[in-house]
Amino acid sequence: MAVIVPLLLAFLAILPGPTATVLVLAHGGLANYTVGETWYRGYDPNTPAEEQIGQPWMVQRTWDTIDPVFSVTDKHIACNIPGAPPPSYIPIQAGEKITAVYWYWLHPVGPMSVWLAACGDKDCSEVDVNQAGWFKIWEAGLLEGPNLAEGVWYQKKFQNWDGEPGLWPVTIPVNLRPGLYMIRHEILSIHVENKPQFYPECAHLNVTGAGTDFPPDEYLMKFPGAYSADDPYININIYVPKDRDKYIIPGGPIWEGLSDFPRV
Ligand SMILES: *[C@@H]1O[C@H](CO)[C@@H](O)[C@H](O)[C@H]1NC(C)=O
Ligand SMILES: *[C@@H]1O[C@H](CO)[C@@H](O)[C@H](O)[C@H]1NC(C)=O
Ligand SMILES: [Cu+2]
Repeated sequence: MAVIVPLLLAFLAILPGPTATVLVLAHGGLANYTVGETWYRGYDPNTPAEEQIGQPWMVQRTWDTIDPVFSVTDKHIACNIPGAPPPSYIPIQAGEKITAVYWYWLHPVGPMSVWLAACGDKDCSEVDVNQAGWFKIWEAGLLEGPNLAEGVWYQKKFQNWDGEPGLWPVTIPVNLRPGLYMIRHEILSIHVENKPQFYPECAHLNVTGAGTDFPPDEYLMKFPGAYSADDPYININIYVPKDRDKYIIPGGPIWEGLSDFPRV
């Protein structure tokens, strides 16, 4: 990844319209994960693949470039390109937080979401990411107005201009039944009109705990499949009309996994 001075980045970030070719140097991705004090190293597209693929510490599916996936029907919308599986798992207890660590993040507009998919009886490396049943456990979009283009999105707050990485903490539903899972972080950037940019990265989790809960079928989505190119919140021009201040995050509702919570 090219090192660009923050001022230039800030300038690029506020350019509206079709600036995708200019921004190519400055996309980003999910570099590492933390659970508590423990760091788990992810795949790095700028480090030679042979130093990473198959390494016993690797917990993330591979992603060869920092470029986005543009099409909702591209199979790489599931777990990026090429999305080859890692040998290891991040151990985590249901109810614990996993924090995704990004390089600085450039784009300010669009929703962010986190998904899980159970690997069932299989090792997650044997699971087809396009056939897996993904359910959303977290999302954040527009936090405050005045409109879609100028409002403050979670994605904008997540940007970090002081040289520190961007941190994205998410709790694994406390009552989720234990097992092997894939986790999928997605940033959808919609600053270019009618040209959505998807930035997905996936890792493998070994979830422990005493949970018994699992989402019903209506929460389980496929990638591709969860999104439609006709969705007015995916194929969107945020600049017109100017006064729009409502955004519906695509992919259906979040599964909160609260159904087995002890009730008082
Ligand atoms: C991710 O971890 C690697 C290996 O420890 C480290 O070199 C890199 O700086 C980390 N990246 C971020 C954004 O923290
Ligand atoms: C998952 O964690 C459990 C409990 O620590 C362990 O017994 C099991 O071997 C782990 N599975 C994998 C595939 O790492
Ligand atoms: Cu980008």
